[in-house]
Amino acid sequence: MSRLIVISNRVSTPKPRSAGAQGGLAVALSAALREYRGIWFGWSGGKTDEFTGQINLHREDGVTTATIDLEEQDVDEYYNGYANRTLWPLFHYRIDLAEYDRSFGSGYERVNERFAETVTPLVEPDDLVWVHDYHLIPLGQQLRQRGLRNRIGFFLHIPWPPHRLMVSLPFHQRLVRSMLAYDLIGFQCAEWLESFHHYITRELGGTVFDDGMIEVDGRRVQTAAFPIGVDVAEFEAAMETQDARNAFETLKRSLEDKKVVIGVDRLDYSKGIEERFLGYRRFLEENPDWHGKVSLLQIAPPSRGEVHTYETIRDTLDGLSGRINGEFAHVDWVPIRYVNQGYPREGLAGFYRASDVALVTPLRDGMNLVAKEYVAAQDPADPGVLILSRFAGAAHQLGEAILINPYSKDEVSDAIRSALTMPKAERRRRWEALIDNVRREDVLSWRHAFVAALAGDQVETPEPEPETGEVAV
Ligand code: ADQ
Repeated sequence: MSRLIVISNRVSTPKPRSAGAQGGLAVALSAALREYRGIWFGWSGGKTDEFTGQINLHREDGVTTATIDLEEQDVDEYYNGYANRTLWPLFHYRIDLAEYDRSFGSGYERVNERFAETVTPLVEPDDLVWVHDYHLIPLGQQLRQRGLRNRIGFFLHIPWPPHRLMVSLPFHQRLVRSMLAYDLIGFQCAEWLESFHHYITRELGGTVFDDGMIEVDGRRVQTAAFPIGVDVAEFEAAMETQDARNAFETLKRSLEDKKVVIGVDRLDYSKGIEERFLGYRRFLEENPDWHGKVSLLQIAPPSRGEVHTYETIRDTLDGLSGRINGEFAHVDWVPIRYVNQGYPREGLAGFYRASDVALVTPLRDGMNLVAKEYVAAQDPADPGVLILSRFAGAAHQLGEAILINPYSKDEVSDAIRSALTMPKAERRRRWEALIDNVRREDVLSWRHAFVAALAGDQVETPEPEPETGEVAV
């Protein structure tokens, strides 16, 4: 079996009982890397005065990690700049928030070159190379320029924007053409794949074949959707721990007999937390009979603190949760519990299980693993209800959730009411369909499918998708 070289912006040393929020990518890859020999390469998260290309090797829990430190300017321009102020908002359809700065673009290219320079000597001829996410789009081309002939694949964890938005990026052609150096490009769902195909045909004059192969100027690249999932077995094991039981009991006890609606997100404008609060407020306005009987628990640890828009969203949510609580609270009831901290997975599992409803309402999301974790954590005999944004990649698979438009306060409000009053038989019917998908399309099948396709095995074309157009409330 070939070794696997995984390259991503950040490398997370496997931490079975990690405290605090780990990104979705970290959670998924630490599970995948346990099985493969090989190396996980990326930025350590640390800074150095002068980049030397020195690699820190570390081996733990069957995974070898190789990390480098970056200069302050690299971090500002590549990570805080081009990745998080330019590509992240643009790829989440927020061209109003995207910032274009020449120094961001050159910092991005410089760091991709630095990654390529440092990782190339670690790659052996038969290795499969798997590059992750928007931080490293041009890395494949950089690796080819350094002589790598290996099979190299790229997986995008976030959405691919529609063609008309993509062209607002200066030098967009240069960025997309660099992707032709890969052998395989994977997306989370058919929608992002389709947007990429539109770009290829309309902007680059390329051809898209029925099996997902694209051809541009004589160069062929396989493309496909590979929906990422969660490690269900690991999540079920987390559910069995004392910490999970303690979290479950703590939440249940503190709520007495009230119902709980839970939201768990990194604090990010793409997650639609502000719109969720407004939808919940609409629910409180329209349903006075529920006052004192339900609480929204929103867990949202801050992320990307050095980017200004993230300070703004934090201020907005602090103010809004305070106003809603001020407006509706009684001496013995607070409608929103807003918590700005991360929790270990066991704790989260217990909170999910203790919650009657999950509100997962991103305005745009590549996939969204919280939706799947919530499903995996439910009691089969008495499961909770998932309310899910139709704009999350996960909506393509989880059609039995209550699917809503997160921009509509009315839809959010109606969905909360439907979820809180849903008869047990319907909750079970929906949950059984959801858990079936969460188990079938888990992180293992995602990894197997991508690596098999990268190794050159047959790629399956995506299955037809369930209709997600109507609100099922
Ligand atoms: P993220 O944007 O980080 O990931 P998501 O898929 O929801 O979003 O993953 C978040 C992960 O962080 C989950 O595993 C969750 O449990 C964890 N997490 C969130 N809040 C937490 C908290 N308060 N405490 C502890 N853990 C917390 C990106 C894309 C997604 C895509 C993933 C994986 O934006 O669309 O699903 O990558 O590809």
